[in-house]
Amino acid sequence: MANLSQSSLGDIQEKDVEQQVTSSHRKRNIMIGGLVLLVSAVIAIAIAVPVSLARKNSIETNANIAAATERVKQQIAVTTVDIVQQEEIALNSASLVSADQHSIHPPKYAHVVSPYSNLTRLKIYKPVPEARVFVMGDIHGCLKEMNDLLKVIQFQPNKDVLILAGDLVFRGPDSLGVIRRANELNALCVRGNHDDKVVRLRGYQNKFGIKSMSETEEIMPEGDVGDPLKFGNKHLEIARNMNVDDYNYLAGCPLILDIPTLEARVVHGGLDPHISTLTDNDPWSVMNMRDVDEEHEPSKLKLTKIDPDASNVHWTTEYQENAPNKNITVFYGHDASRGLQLGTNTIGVDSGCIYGRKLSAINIKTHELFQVDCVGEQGDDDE
Ligand SMILES: [Mn+2]
Repeated sequence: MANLSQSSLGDIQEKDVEQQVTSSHRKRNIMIGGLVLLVSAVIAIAIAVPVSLARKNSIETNANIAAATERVKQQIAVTTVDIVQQEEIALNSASLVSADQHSIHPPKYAHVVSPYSNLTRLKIYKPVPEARVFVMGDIHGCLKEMNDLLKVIQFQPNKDVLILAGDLVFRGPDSLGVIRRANELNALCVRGNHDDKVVRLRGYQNKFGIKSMSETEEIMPEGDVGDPLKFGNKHLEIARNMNVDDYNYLAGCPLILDIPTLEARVVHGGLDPHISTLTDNDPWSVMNMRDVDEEHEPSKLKLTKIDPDASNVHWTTEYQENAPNKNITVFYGHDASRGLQLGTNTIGVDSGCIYGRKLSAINIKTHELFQVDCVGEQGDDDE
């Protein structure tokens, strides 16, 4: 667990081995800063050690001094290699996933996590007691409505905290604008299924180059993921147009945001109540689930839509019955067709802005609801 940032609004901890070596600029800077300090210190020793050795013992030979210097050089080389390897791991999440499998105990229905997903499974946020904390539903590139809603709640970036329930991007008019606005406001976020596709496409491009992605109908090789992607799918344009800050922001949205002091948790799709360790949750399911079937396995489909006799239930029904801690409220998005859902310990905040309905925000502490009207675009609610 690494304490990543502290601000006047509270602090965030990341609780995921995968993330300890991932791509935050700040972390990289700290690491590079540390390396510079370390190398400086070692060079200082390289100078000081031979000098002091010579002073202490006047019969110290040049050979001894040379040997001491050589040892110090080797130390520098070893230190440098360590840092470089860490940086390489940070750029290659394939190594991360395999390296961390031992610490995660996925459910039997779990899908392969894409080696290009650069995913943080869990962040823990502790807001200062006086901060107002809002969860906002799926924005899908609707920057105007996002700004309208911020005005309605009289959002003050230095005092208030904004949490986005995922799917910041795709379908709407200004996906990059939403990422940049969120970043500017230091908004917290969780990863939605569409954010994930954008991040994976860009992760692949970062590793193999833009030319590797020109064959539009070819499936991107990621293993047995829950939602295979064609290179030329509709998320590619957003993935290509992101700058480094956009990518770092979007990729930094964790799968689960836990806020223990407010007894609240935020995810995009839902949570399996039978999994007691949050980081064991199947990422694809957390981002995509709407229903749970008779085997208690999450599904992105509302199964009764296909088969009226299907014995599935809304994931929240199962969660409300089986939640390990009934005092914790799970805020989620992703289910525009069900719309705003005010359950006892599950609150759905996707009220279908992209489909021309409303964009919603809820104050986590008071459960006050704020909404604005949306222009919207055509599309299928279930994607
Ligand atoms: Mn979604």
